[in-house]
Amino acid sequence: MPTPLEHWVDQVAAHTHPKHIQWCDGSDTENQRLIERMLETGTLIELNQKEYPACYLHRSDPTDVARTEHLTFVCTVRKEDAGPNNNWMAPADAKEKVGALFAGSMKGRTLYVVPYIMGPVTSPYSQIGVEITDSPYVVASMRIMTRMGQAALDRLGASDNFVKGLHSLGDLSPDRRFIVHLPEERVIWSIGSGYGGNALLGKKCFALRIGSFMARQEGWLAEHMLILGVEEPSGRTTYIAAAFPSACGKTNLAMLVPPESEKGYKVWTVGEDIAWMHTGPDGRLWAINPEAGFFGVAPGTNWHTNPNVMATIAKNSLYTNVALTPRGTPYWEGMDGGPPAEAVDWQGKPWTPHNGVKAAHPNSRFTTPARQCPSISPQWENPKGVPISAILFGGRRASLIPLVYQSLNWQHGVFLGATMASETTAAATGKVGVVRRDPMAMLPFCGYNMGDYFGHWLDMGRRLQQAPQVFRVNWFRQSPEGKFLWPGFGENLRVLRWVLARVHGEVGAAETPIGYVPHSNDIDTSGLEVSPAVMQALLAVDHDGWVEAAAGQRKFFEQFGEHLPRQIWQENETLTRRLRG
Ligand code: SAT
Ligand code: MN
Repeated sequence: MPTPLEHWVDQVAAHTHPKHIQWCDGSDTENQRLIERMLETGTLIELNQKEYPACYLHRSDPTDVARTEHLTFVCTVRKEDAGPNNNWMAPADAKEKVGALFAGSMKGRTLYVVPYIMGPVTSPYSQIGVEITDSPYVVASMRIMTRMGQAALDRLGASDNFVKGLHSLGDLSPDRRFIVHLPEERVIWSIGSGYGGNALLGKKCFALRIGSFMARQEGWLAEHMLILGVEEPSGRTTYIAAAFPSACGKTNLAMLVPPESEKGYKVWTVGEDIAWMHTGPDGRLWAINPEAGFFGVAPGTNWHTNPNVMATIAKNSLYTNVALTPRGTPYWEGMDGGPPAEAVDWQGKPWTPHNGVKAAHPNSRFTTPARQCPSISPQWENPKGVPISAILFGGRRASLIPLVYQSLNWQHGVFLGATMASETTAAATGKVGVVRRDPMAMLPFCGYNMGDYFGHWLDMGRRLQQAPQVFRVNWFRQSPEGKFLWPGFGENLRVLRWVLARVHGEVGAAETPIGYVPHSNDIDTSGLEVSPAVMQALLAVDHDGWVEAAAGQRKFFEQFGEHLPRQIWQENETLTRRLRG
């Protein structure tokens, strides 16, 4: 009797017609062979092995460099279950339309069977997925990003309890590109893209879209959040989860290095993109990082902004769409030491600093093992996870949103997450820098109706005896002249210290119509060039701006109709009333 997995592989092979089938065990030998083959075919370019051992460059198709949200679908049986936040097709239509593109799509190629675990190998909160792909780059990336290979097969056995992800590069044409999810069947089909979030199906497709759907059914949370621990000089460590949209600094915050002035503090990294959170036996919220690697944005990364990740990516890493120096080392805008005199840009064309174009694509990336990170938490593979005391919601906002403020309670905290908005970035195709609503940083990743999602968040609060405190943060507030008011990066620890003090009941706050805002001298600015006037601007509650925001929020919430919990609507009405009163 074939196992459910073998049966599915046979079915897919009969449809896609690969030349070979290779079951991946995740071993070094297998990886070596795969890399050699990719070097031969030009899929990978070897980097300077002295400076960057076991590091390679990959150039993706120039039309395939970011997530394509308009080609991403959630295919629930009923349209309203996908909600206004998702593109929708009926499952039968999706299977017909996208299935046709898979017919014979692997001709002449190898079909790789990639079994993987999301989460620590022995954690009860971990889940198994299998990705079938015809891209060796995807295989090598999945080996970094997940616990891939034999461990997953061993845990799966003959069970059918795994998420089925089918991926083919197809012909890479954006006209024949689809990323479809069937959450009710726990199935993902992705064709026509070899790029990160479209092709590494364990990440956004499983861990967030299918994951959030499963989490609602089963009573947990799958969120677009980093997880970090702050150790104070006393030795006390407090864990924080934080949701920010793609390319808004999750990786940098998760690996924060305390500045000189903050002696005795230490930030431990548990995760930098995704958190799966369950109610523990003690009634607290416990988080695991389902991933095993980081898929981070390269431009802007340097030894000042994120020394921990710079150390992490020095070996065993894949670089995608960065530039290449004559020395065979990677280069991107914002790297230490400034631009080289000449280089080859992300498309393989000769480049000099005078070209007037970017050497690296703005969404160029590194793929690197988490275990290599100097700040990785000793708890990062704890099967129980870590207990979360605070949740931060943040985004890029030039105006309105204060540096930090706290919700009045869990329900109000859910409202703060639900009203998040952020300026768009290069992580998805489309215009950059326009403010869009992005509740909980999950707009592109929530696998069901977001109205129901807000309801699920409210339910979780009822389940928790000790719910985390909820905060909003904004490192990106600007002066009218367009200058950032807050230095950001390592100095964000000063804001985290206020968060910890609130969590542990050690500092007061001013109650305002939007929530608890710090008294301006409760955030330590010693040694910073942040004047009291600037601090006041950072914490100011812009009354007229909030009246306008509340009206915009009402409009946004209206589209969820019956699916919007009445409590969320009421929170917005209460905000409006408080602003008037
Ligand atoms: O390409 S990914 O979706 O993995 C990166 C991101 O957009 O967060
Ligand atoms: Mn992300």
